[in-house]
Amino acid sequence: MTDFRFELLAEDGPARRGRIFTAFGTIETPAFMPVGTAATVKAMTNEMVEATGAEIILGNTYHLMLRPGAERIGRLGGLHRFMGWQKPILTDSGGFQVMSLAERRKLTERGVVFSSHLDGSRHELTPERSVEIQHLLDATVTMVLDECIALPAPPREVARAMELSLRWAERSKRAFVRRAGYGLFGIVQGGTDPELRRRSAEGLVEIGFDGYAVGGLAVGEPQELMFATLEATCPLLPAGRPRYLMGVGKPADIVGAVARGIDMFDCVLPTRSGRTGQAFTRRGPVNLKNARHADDPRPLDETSDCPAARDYSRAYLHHLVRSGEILGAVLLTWNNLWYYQDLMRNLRTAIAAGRLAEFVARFEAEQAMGDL
Ligand code: PRF
Repeated sequence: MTDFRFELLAEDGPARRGRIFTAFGTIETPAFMPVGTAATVKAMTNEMVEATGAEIILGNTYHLMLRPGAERIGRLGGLHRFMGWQKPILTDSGGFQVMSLAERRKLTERGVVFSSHLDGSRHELTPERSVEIQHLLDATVTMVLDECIALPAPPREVARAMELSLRWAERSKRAFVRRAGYGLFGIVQGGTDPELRRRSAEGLVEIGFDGYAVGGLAVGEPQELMFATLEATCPLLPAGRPRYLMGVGKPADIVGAVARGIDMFDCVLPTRSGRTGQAFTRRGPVNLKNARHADDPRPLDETSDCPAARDYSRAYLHHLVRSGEILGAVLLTWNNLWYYQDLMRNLRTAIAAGRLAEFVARFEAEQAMGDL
């Protein structure tokens, strides 16, 4: 049976090209994980997600515990069997999703009590229960329960949330049942304060995890502060473990974070924006709702291998989006996930060749040129 492990294949400055081995197969890094919150990558079949090259998807403890229920998915053989996705699945712990409930939650040392956004019913998430749920889901990668706060926040609040997250990380580790090919990731918190980030990272490394996430970023701070925080945090994490930047981001955020040593990403942007008419392309985002596309016979990108980008005219995509047709959401989501996976493939190739700086310069120039 495969051990859960990370192999560092090449480095280019702080950037890393690697491979994660799991019980459900390998993941080439840097990797982007499409978000499948409710046991579905919205608007996609598994075959479509696989065709983009995605090797791991993300699921959410919070949503699945409420509907259809963690015990039910457990009885049905876990999330892989339930949704028919056989490759790795990483599940988020629920802390971040609960945070956005604001008035509907109460946080204590023990955990967080909240009322469901679906029917108001009361539930509790503790570090132990979050890990138990992720075991019922049969998550390939389990995330510790943490507290992520919105920025800017008073320094004392940022420190309190970071220390609580560290104690919860320790409890999560104790609750985690180790199995070959499965992993548990810690989550670094501490806002944009390098000293708090250092305490968090060192505390987590002492507990010991299979990978380390950087949480608490992309929560309202400017991009340069996020990059500065990554520059302060990444060197504190063990080189032999994968690093995951949670909830990021725009293509330029991903490129900048890879250049600073991040290996894994997830974000709703390609899927969510695909459902509202936005297409990602080599030349930057395109809004298909815009009337300028109504008579345009050209595809989104004739050089792409993605059928959605190559085989349909902008006029047709514009019509689908304007008409609220389901196929509009399907094709734009597919285009966007494919674009993100192309970006990750290109980053991996560039790092392996020691040409990341050249790649970044070309990426920035192309994006700045605007639509084709
Ligand atoms: N913690 C968890 N999930 C997250 C985050 C976090 O800080 C973020 C922050 N961008 C996104 N998703 N558990």
